[in-house]
Amino acid sequence: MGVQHHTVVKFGKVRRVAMMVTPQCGGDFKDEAWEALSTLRAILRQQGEPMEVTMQTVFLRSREDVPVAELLFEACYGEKMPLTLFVVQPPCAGRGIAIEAWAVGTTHAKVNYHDDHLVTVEYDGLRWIYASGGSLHREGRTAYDQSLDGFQNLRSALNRGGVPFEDVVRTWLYQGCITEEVDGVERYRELNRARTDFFADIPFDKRPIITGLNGHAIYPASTGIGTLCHGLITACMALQTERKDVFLLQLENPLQTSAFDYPKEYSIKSPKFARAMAVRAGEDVTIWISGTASIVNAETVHQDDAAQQTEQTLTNIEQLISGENFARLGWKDAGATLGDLAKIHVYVKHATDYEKVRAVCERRLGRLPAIYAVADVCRPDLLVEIEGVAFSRVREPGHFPGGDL
Ligand code: 3EB
Repeated sequence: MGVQHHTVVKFGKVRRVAMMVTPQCGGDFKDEAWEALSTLRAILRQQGEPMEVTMQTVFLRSREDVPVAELLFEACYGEKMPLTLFVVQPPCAGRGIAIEAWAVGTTHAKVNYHDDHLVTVEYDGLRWIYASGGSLHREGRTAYDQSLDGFQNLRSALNRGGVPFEDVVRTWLYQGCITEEVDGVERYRELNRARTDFFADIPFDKRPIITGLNGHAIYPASTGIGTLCHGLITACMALQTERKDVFLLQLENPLQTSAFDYPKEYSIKSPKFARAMAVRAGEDVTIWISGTASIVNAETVHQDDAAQQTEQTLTNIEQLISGENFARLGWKDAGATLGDLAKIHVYVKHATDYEKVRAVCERRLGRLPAIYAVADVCRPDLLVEIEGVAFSRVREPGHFPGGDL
């Protein structure tokens, strides 16, 4: 049985399970992959109701294992293949594979597997949409063109489900050779230029249920990170609802310059993403925390010190999700602490920093479902990036942002 860590969250009658699985036994890649998949199944069987996996990210040590993994996973899931990203980022625990997956109980929720790039989940008047823009290869495409392709593919997948791009609340961007310069320009900067151009026409701020920092632009939360594959993987999550007690809040961090306001030295066109997106449905608040790094204002701090960078990153997250920050942005009855994190994903630039980074995370967070993987962060001096999801409840049920109902 693999090392399994999972968190169960109940939204009314609906059960959601966040799972982080790493195989325990070494061996060849197929053995490890089967063990990880069996472990996922075992967790789901413990839930006492039928469960289906909606989205999963599979972290692989080697590019060569991607085709094998694709076949194995398709054989395992059959018609119910979740939205799946195969990302080449070697798991720090030394195995060839690690899986991060979300499942939902189907007694009270309906999952639709539209196609390989689109899965939707419906319950309680909420419709969550998971879409992917596929895994693009680099041949013949500039970083700018490839990034545009990625976003356009995402839009096509969403549109097949009747979802406009402005309903996106979170994106994941895994870019190969992210800090490599081509013709004097870093690939990540070109991704930012393409994202800026693509987002220019998207009316994120026209959604009546979303608010943010007064007078600021609205963008999805995001993770932008490297991968050992040459190319780009894009994915996103969108939310649709007719409910009158569902609201979205874009969180920005008082400790950090908003990414979309970074000065030009970091990127000609700034990175258009939110520090986090909070979703409030009735009393439940879910916070999707963007990839967060050791940046204060707009500058990298603690160069060359992975432990201190981890401390700063967690402090940034703590402030971001705090009650004071929610109050500053208009939600006076919401907020979370590091103890409310349901899972984290830690990207470490140098495998040799793993123990140091993990020690800081475990000291400040306790034991929670986590995956550590090796990846380049989008600035050469950043050694760690952490994303996560936190769950909390509002303090005053019945009170809504913008007035009582
Ligand atoms: C930062 O704070 C670190 O380009 O979508 C974090 C999360 C980062 C998302 C993105 C980049 C992105 O600037 C890098």
